[in-house]
Amino acid sequence: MTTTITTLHVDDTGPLADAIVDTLVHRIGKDAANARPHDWLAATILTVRNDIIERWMASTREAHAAGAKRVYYLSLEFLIGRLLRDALSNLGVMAQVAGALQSLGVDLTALEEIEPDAALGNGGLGRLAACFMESLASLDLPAYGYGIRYVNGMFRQRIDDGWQVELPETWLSHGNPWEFERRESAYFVGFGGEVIGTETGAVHWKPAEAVEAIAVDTPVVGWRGKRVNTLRLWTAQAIDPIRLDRFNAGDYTGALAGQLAAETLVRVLYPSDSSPAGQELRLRQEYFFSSASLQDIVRRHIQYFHDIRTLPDKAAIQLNDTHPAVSVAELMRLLVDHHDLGFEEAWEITRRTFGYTNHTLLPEALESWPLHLFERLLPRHMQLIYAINAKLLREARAVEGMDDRAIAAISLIDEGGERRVRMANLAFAGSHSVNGVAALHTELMKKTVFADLHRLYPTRINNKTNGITPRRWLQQCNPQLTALIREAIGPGFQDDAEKLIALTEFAQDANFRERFLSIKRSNKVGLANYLRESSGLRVDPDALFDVQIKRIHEYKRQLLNIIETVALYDQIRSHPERDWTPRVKLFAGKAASSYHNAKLVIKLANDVARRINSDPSVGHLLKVGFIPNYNVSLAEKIIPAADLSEQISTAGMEASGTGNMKFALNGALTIGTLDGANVEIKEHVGDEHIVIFGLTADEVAEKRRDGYDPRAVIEGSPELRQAVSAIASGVFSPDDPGRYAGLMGGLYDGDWFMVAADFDAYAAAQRSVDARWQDQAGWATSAIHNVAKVGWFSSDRTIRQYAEEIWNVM
Ligand code: 26V
Repeated sequence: MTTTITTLHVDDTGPLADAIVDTLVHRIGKDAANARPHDWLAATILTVRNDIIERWMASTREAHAAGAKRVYYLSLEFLIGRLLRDALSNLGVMAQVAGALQSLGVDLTALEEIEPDAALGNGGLGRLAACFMESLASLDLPAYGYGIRYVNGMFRQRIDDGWQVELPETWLSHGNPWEFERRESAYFVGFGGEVIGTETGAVHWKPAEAVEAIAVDTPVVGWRGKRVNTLRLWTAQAIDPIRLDRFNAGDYTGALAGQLAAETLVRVLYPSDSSPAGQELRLRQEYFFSSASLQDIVRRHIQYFHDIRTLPDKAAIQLNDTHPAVSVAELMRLLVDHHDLGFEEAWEITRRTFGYTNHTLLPEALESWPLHLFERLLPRHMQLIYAINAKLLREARAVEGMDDRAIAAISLIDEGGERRVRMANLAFAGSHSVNGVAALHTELMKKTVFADLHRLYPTRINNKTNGITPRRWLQQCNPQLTALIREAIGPGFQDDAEKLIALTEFAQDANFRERFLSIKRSNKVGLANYLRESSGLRVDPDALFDVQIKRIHEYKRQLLNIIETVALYDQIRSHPERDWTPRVKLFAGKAASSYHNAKLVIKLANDVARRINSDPSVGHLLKVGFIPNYNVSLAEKIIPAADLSEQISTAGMEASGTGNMKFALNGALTIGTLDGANVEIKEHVGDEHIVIFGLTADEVAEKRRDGYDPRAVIEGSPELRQAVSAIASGVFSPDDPGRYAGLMGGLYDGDWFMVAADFDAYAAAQRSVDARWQDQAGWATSAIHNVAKVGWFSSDRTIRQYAEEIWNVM
């Protein structure tokens, strides 16, 4: 029985309710009386899926018939979150499905809340990939995402006595009704072994080991269900699931070793972000998914177009950071060794096919692999990289004024110390386009890490400022605000976020402002209830909700925020008579398990929260909360309830940020530095509707170059000195007074992230926020300007730019 939900009327959900019960009985094997919530969830998804599958197959047929060029987005991370609401909302069937379930006594919202959050990513880079997949489908572009189906994605974070504890997240424990295993799409991926020359002069790689990569597909539904694309994630299987010879000889472990090795490949997402992994397993993961994806892309191309030489006309492959950069060498191997092309022709095809996006300038996040490891695991690829390097360095030497230092910087091999393969240089050399993710970041790429490669290929670096999907980050997470906007300016913004600009005129409309503020308050009540139920924290929904949620990293400067919180606490206690603006300071985020200082910052936030929240002398004026287990679903609850968005990274260090865009779209004001996309957000919303403070990227660079004396800065700022010494002396950690001595010592000793240098400016900016808050009408005006003017930060705009300027598919 197939019910076409999308043609169903809202008032006649009987057939849909019947279809869900039918699925429950025949697919799940439960009757309505005995079904548990997870059974209803699976039955609902499987029923909706029928509609999606029809559209999915139609999308594939259409692209094939048109002979269309396809976009391939290769990413080791896809932070897609929950999918049910996304699918229902994009198909336009929320009301129908809610009604059908209601007639069965089931609450759709409750089902949505038990869907696991697919967390196959760390942070910004992974969430961007998910927003891009949704926009590609919404813009009706034929595209595939390629990645790994991790059995354990991002860890679950528990806070025990203020400390982060990492637990495995078992997102697949109830099965995954969204996915389709494609046993017919399977490829061998080899490792190790040797390269053999044949008498024809051709070479042949004979790997010592191999695993089988098997495709698992998830449909990606675009806005209004226009197109359904495929997210293809690879799982691994041993070629011999059991070695019977060993088993019969009594070696039961050895008999299963191959399967264990395969399972290990796809077991975990590396849970660090911008810090070196350096493990062989990470390189194996990168090659595993790159090889399977490239084999799949080449197979599809040959099947449809029969000629490998037309690959760049029919396939655009985007490398999401350097994690898939080994793909450059893999495509060369497939072209030269399997399709018998000459090196020069293969290189031309490779470069025309790939584009590379850089997402960070942090030196510790630039991937490089010890040459001996690379050579042992991928001997044929190492040969090809030497050949590519020879050509690259020949071209470099032909340029006027390239000295030995520049040549060494361009080389694919880092010769300083232990020889290493530089993945960013490989990705740069192997691509026709190299882009940064915000205007400032792109300019810094040209001046810093890629300065010499930029001189060699001056037209290759370009900017594509990040974006977010307004479907998930406005319509789905903030339905009340969406309804208000629709009432004010009509539904056009739902198809084109830049039409939000029409809201500008309502910023001065007293009645609209009232309604806007009352929706914000309602979202804050929702979050306050969540905080009370999940952690017992009680907050006043009329206080200013000041929010910093993101990965915990020193450059993002949660510490600056916490120290300022301590300074404010001190001020309120010293001057209780002043007209303080009541604030709720909220933090959330995960720290890499090996990142000592980041974990200590989490503990500090919790220690400070405990002390302040239990001090009756500040009462309702200041509350602090650290919300555990930050993920996509939690962001969807927090962002619509925020008044103030903290985007306070050391200038020059945050490539773009995307949380900044999500907050502005939901009517929070930004307090931030001139870093990443904050610069462009300021240009769009206008100087008077954003609070900017602190050193610029140029000033940070200058201070680092010329030397900077944080001790003098700390001694010169009474508020900062007081707060730092309180933390350092154990005021917030009486059980272990020395706990933060080292962390605070780091401020005196170099202060790489310029916390002290920016402190006074930040504190002054916060007091200006207090003053603004006193004028609620003025605050609402600014908040509305933010919503109205950030439509440009839709990932639809970003993807359109990639499509036109890099992929040539529009
Ligand atoms: C690096 C590594 C190194 C090896 C271990 C695992 C691992 C995982 C991720 C990374 C790179 C992370 C880079 C990243 O997430 N960049 C963020 O990208 C966002 C989307 O462009 C951007 O908004 C953020 O500013 C940027 O930090």
